[in-house]
Amino acid sequence: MGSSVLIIYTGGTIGMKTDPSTGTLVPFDFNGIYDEFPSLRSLKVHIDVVSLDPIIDSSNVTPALWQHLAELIRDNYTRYDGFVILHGTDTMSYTASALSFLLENLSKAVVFTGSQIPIGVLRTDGRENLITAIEIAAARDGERSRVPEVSLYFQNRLFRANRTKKQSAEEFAAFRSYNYPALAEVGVNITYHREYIHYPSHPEADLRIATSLDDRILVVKLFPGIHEEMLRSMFSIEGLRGVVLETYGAGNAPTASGFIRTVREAVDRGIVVMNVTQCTGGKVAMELYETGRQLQEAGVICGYDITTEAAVAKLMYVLGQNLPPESTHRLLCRPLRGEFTSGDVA
Ligand code: ASN
Repeated sequence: MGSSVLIIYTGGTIGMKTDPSTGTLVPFDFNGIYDEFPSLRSLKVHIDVVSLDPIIDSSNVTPALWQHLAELIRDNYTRYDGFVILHGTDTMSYTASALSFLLENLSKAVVFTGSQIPIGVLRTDGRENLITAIEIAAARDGERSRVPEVSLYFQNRLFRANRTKKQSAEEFAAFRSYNYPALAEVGVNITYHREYIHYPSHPEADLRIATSLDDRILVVKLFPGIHEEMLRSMFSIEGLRGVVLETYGAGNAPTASGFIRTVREAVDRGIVVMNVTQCTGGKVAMELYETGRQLQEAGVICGYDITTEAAVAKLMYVLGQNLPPESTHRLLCRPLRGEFTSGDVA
C-alpha cells in the first residue's frame, strides 16, 4: 500500500502565487495541490492538506503555534505515515527545533520546508522543496519511516531540524547545519545517510507531546563594551527563568568581576544560564580559557555546539516541565534529540 502524508501549511513565502490577471501575489491553495502539480500523482502518495487559519509570515510565529502544530501531529499521528510542514523560512529553524523537543517518542517523519521564491512564480525553489519533502516524509523501509525524526529539507539537503540555521536571505540554499552532517542528499537519487539518522529505540512507543513551554527566557548576546548595568538589569527582570548567553569563541566572556558577579547572582537566584557560542562552527569548552572557566564556576551550563535556535526551544521545553533544579540541569546537559555533540557523545 502507498504511503500517506499530511501537509500542514502555516504560511510564509512558499504559499504565494502570481495572479495572472493582476500580476500581484495571492495565496496559493494547497488543497488544489494535484491540480497545480499533476505530476505529484506519480509519487503514489496519498496527500491531505490542512491549512492554518490565518496563515502567517513566520516572523509572527509564537510558541503557541509550536504547541498547536504538535497537537495537530498528535491528533493525526496514526492516520499518516509522515508529515510535511510548510513554514516561512525566517523562523523555520526555531519552530522545527521546538517540534523536535515537543514530539516525544517520535517514530515517523516530520519534514519542514518552505521556499525563497513563492511557489506560484516561475523560477520558484518551492516546487522542488515541496515535492522532495513529500517523498522523504513518505519514504519507508517496510513498516518503518526512513527518517523518523524532525528534519528540515531545503535545496537538495535534508538536515536534522534542530541543527539548522537560516544562513542566507537570498540564496536558495538558505539553511545550513554547521555542526552535523546532512541526513540525506538529493540529486538524481535521494541518498540517505543512515549513519546520521536517529532511529527510535522503542518505535512502538506511543507518541506523546509536551503541553507546556515556558517562554520567560532571554537571549543575551555579548559584544565588546556591553554595559554591566544593562546586563544586570536584563538578568534581574522579574519572572526571568532562563538565559541563552551568546558568548565568544569556545564559550568565552569578559573576566571583569562585575560581569561574572551578575551571572553568578542570577544562577544563585535559580535562573538557568546556558552558554552558546556566537560562532557557527565548533563548540563551547568552558575549561579551555580563564574567560570561560569563570562562567563554568558561576554555574553556567555548557551548550556545546547547540544553535541558539535549538537552545531557545530546549530551554522553553525543559523549563516548561517545572522540574527540580538538578533534573532541569540534567536534561539541559545531555542531548535529548541529537541537538548537540558534546566532547564524548558522538
Ligand atoms: N518572510 C517569509 C517568512 O518567513 C520568508 C520566507 O518564507 N522565505 O514567512
